[in-house]
Amino acid sequence: MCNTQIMGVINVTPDSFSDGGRFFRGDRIDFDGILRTVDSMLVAGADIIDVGGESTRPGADSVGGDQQASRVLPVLESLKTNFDTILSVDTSCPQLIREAASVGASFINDVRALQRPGALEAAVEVELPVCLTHMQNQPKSMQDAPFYLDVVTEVLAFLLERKDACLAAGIPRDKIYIDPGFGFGKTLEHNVMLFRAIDRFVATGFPVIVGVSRKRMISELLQNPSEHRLIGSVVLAVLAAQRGASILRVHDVDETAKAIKILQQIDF
Ligand code: 9MG
Repeated sequence: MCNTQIMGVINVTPDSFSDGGRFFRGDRIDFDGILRTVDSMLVAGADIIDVGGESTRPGADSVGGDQQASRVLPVLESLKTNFDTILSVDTSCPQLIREAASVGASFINDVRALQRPGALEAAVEVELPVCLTHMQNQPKSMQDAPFYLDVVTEVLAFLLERKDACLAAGIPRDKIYIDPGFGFGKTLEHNVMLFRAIDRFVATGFPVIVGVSRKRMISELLQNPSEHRLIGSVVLAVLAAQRGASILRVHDVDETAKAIKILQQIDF
């Protein structure tokens, strides 16, 4: 029986690839819009809400910890006050890991796999579960010329090495999640090879997070740059769940949750 969980995405950024600026009015955060969106995500079946203040779309500049904190912390506080759900902080910054934990975040989603100086120590300190994601290079240049001799073996080896670093630092085994990092320094061919190998990531015994929602690989697969990416996102979410993904990170919670509900009744 597939019991995949759904992580709904809240980007408090002016420039994310599919929803940048959605939660800003001018330069102010639209708290009402965020509360309404999270409410509908939870009603639709989201299990976790992931809040980030830095876009990691290809070409994005990195955003300093203070600026991320000014976007993310008030949102986490407001969500904590209004909802009883698991809140995840999407950051690589040690200070924000600590501050987010202190206002109620209970999951760390770090697309840089706790490699920034001090990030691993901060994660150990706050004693929260962590998601380790693979990324080749940084968002600014990661899609310039991604290169691997064997993408699946290299991504898997990286994640296992980061997992070892976490274990050695004192993060318990049952608090470690891994994520192949679709679209993070990967061509379409790399993404497809990784997707076909999700079972190899699952076979490590660590829960696997898959984030393909609205990503470029969908319009590349459909050979249409202006393609609306909803259908492709939902199809890939179902395929990832079938292959054993534990958490799907998605923008379109309602549509994904319905598709997973059908999958659970047909394919068990
Ligand atoms: C923040 N973020 C953007 N894409 C992501 C992905 O594929 N996985 C995870 N864990 N986080 C992501």
